[in-house]
Amino acid sequence: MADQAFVTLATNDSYAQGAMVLGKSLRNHNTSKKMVALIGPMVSEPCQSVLKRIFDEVKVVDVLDSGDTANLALMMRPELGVSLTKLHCWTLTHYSKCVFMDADTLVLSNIDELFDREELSAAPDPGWPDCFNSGVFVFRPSLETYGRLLQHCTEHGSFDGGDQGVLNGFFSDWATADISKHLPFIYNLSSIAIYTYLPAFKQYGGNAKVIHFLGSTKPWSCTFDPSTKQISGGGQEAAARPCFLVDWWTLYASAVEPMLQEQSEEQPLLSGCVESQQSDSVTTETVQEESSSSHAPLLPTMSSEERKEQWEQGQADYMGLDSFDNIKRKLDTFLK
Ligand SMILES: *[C@@H]1O[C@H](CO)[C@@H](O)[C@H](O)[C@H]1NC(C)=O
Ligand SMILES: *[C@@H]1O[C@H](CO)[C@@H](O)[C@H](O)[C@H]1NC(C)=O
Ligand SMILES: *[C@@H]1O[C@H](CO)[C@@H](O)[C@H](O)[C@H]1NC(C)=O
Ligand SMILES: [Mn+2]
Repeated sequence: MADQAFVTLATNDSYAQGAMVLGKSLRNHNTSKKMVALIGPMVSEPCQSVLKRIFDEVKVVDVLDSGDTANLALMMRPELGVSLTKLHCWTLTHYSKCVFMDADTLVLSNIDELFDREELSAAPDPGWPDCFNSGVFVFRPSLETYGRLLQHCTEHGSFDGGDQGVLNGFFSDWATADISKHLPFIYNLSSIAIYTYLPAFKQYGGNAKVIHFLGSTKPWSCTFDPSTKQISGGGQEAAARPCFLVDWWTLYASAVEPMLQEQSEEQPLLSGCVESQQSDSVTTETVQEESSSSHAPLLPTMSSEERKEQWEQGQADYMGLDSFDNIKRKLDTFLK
């Protein structure tokens, strides 16, 4: 099936790491489909190299620079930058059918059977089940559809400010027209839903096929100790649902991190994945030090601005990145 592909999108190095783990999880479950990563121009060279080793095709998408209708749409709706980038998946017309997956998803079994479905198939959004969740969907690349989507975007914008609003606005008969386009919830099992409806998870969760790490805490914003399999640094949200985070991290540590390390040795002069850290505060620098010794993600995934915000809200990661030891080490470097 050379003309069918899984497609994901990474706009920066943090999401690129998610895409790498997703790609590895699809490969590990022996997908027979092609795999495509759309990336933004911000993704560093070393990360692009690793993505090229995992995916069949890596395509840089720069909406700002495209000089076409997408660029025009963006000028009229500047708030829709990332969403418009996602719509580019409809331009992959060398494939007849594709399945889009967010970079914050993880595959737990072979899901090639999704290609039996038609455009636009997706799972219901648990928050508003008459809308579909745009984290996993089946579509048919077509320049005509792409053009109509952009036109819809410029005329109507997005009712939620993101791609999910655009797509639900455009494919507005999804809820009522054809039940075969409703993917079972196991294709978009939110790690949060597991704990909000535990009895359902016990009944059906063994069939989970895709985990979608929704919400602001992404797997790559936690740290992981491979010997104890302890996750830290994700706040309460992560502490409440560690099981699939451990799956994500186990795959990251065994299959992705070694590739990133190799790549950073080959391309030491480029500021890349591993070195691409600004360090303008105590907290980001502790991330750097941590990453050399244990399994913190190779790049800080929260911006220093975001971490500062968390500090100021009293949400320091006392056991992990912001531990006393790390802060003391940092202060020691000033005293030296
Ligand atoms: C990376 O991109 C995602 C999605 O576009 C965005 O939400 C996130 O804030 C970005 N992260 C960084 C560190 O820039
Ligand atoms: C994938 O294929 C390999 C080689 O054919 C096989 O050993 C492995 O068990 C398969 N993995 C899964 C998850 O089916
Ligand atoms: C997946 O589930 C999450 C929450 O559990 C929801 O917000 C999202 O819209 C869903 N996505 C799809 C494609 O159903
Ligand atoms: Mn997502």
